Amino acid sequence: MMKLTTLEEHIIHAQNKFPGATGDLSQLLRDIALAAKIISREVNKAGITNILGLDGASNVHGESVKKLDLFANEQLQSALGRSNITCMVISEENEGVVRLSDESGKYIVYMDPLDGSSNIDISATIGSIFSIYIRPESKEPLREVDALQPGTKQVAAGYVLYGSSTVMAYTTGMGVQLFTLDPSIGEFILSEEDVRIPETGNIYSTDEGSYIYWDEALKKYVKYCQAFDTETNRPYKARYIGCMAADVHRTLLEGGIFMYPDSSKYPNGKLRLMYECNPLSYIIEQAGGVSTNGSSRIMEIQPKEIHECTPIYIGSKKNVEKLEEFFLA
Ligand code: FBP
Repeated sequence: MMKLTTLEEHIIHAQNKFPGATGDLSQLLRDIALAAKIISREVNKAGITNILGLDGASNVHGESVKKLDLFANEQLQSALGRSNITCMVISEENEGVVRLSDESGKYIVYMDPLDGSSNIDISATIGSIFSIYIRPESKEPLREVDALQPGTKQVAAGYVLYGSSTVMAYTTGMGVQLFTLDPSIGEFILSEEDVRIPETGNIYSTDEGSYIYWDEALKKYVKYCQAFDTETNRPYKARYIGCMAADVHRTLLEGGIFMYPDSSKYPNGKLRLMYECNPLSYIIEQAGGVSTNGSSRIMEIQPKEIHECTPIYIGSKKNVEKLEEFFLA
């Protein structure tokens, strides 16, 4: 009989490796997992509970908000508000920062409550992404600038995928752990420990429909991926789910590269540095991969705004290095 390890047990086990640990970060991860279970239950029956479709509002990015975006936002924020551990939440669905727990909490949480919103109404894979920082030591009252920390300062990050199964991946800087939700017992069960990304992969993932907006270097790299060469296992396969968390999850397990470039359509890229690119970069780097904006490491970018965007090229070391050759050429 395979020994089952629950997320709960795994977190406690990891915490015991740090004698000084207070258990707060463990509680935070448990709270996020609880919200994920509730969101997963709602997603699985979305077609029959009137939670599909638009809410009518639009978010700080001018995007139309889906009902499930708001549901996921509420669930995650109420879960984070359960314990006095989180002082500030920054969500894709809230223009400003959300202050919690009379600001006494020591953690700052960034989140994309529902990633891949364009997939909701077609029942394709969607996700939730989170990134956790420690509030800087300061005598000053809590300020938005306290949340503007580079990705290298993350103490934990992860994502949940609501797809053929519900999976949760997270890191606290000790590798990447993967859990699968068993709805029959309501537990996330460890399904893969210390996940490593393949050093190279024959999959490239990007919205090729935006080809005309790209710069020449990227066009040449995608032509390279499509060229015939048995030695380098080309042409590569093109895969694009339209949910960053899902496309990066596939890249983590099978290798390759995911790209959302800057272009004449999106001069700074479309994806958000703090609650999409930094957390997924932390996961991929912890698994042995690479994540860049084309010239520098994503996690070393000093953020200026909580909702700022960045171009991103993330995945297997060899694939990202090859892309960088085209940028430098
Ligand atoms: P949301 O968080 O609003 O869903 O936006 C992000 C996202 O959906 C990513 O998950 C995905 O990679 C990308 O936008 C898809 O963008 P596009 O539709 O331009 O290809």
